[in-house]
Amino acid sequence: MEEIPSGFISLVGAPNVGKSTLMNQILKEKISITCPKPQTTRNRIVGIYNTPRCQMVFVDTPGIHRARDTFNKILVDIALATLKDVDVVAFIADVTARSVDLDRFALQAMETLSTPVVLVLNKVDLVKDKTLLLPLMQRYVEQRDFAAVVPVSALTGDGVPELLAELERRLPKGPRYYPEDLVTDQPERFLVAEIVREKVFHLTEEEVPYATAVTVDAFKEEPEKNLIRIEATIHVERDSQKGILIGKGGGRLKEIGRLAREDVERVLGCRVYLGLHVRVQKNWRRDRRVLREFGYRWPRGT
Ligand SMILES: Nc1nc2c(ncn2[C@@H]2O[C@H](COP(=O)(O)OP(=O)(O)OP(=O)(O)O)[C@@H](O)[C@H]2O)c(=O)[nH]1
Ligand SMILES: [Mg+2]
Repeated sequence: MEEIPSGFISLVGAPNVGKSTLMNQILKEKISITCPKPQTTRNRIVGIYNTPRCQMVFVDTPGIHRARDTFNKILVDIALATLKDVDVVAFIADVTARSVDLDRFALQAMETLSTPVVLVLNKVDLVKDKTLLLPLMQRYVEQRDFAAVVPVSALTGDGVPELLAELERRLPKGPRYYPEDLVTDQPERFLVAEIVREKVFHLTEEEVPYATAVTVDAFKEEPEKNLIRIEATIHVERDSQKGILIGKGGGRLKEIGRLAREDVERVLGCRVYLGLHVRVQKNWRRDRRVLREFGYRWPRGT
């Protein structure tokens, strides 16, 4: 079999720096959900970038931060565990962040890592005076050796071709690990649950998005009607959160359902009926059995 540049690239960094937006920009598809609120991504999300001459398997991860509770520690461990499994690490930093303090924790976690790390300075569309990027870059370079530094805008796509070229140069030669037409290995049910969770993140505030998990309970294709019938449950921790999610006269839940259905139809490429239910599952974030049921998989030993 012909060997091509092929391998795994982890997208890591502090919360909210634009890791998932970058993944979607590279793949030109919405594979990973995004939100202006931090700690949106909760799993390792695989996105596969295929060209005739290479295959890059991107692994989007939860934001690395100094977590205080068990649930967030699990998320950080999921992100850190990817570092050991990949050929190249793309470390994403937000050029609009006031200081590098937020990144320091993630940089410390990578101190002993021998894998090449490419520094991605993201959100450059927000910086008018590009000469400001140089001192910023300096601050990172003082902290560790980077294989390359690439300024990008994950939002506009600026700099992304240059980033892909830098990453490709650092991949080992090997086979394609996934079929050439596959964009993700996420099951459709997971994509749907994530889209619903994204709408909850966008339409609720404070602790509510963080107390939310989504499961898909039924997924039935009705080809004769060109329809997929989906039933999903939004789990929250308290009755008060359930009330907020449902909203006055059911308005908020209806809006979440409408926005999610539109996205799901786009992703699945057919008409969708999406039934949403809200259920209180007390303290699910502290219950490892329930966490497993909700699809969270964390590395052994944590
Ligand atoms: N202006 C601008 N905004 C960006 C850019 N990249 C990401 N954003 C915004 O930054 C916010 C966070 O983006 P995400 O992609 O969700 O960030 P993340 O790093 O995946 O965040 P977590 O999953 O929570 O760790 C969203 O509101 C994005 O639209 C960029 O290049 N320019
Ligand atoms: Mg994310």
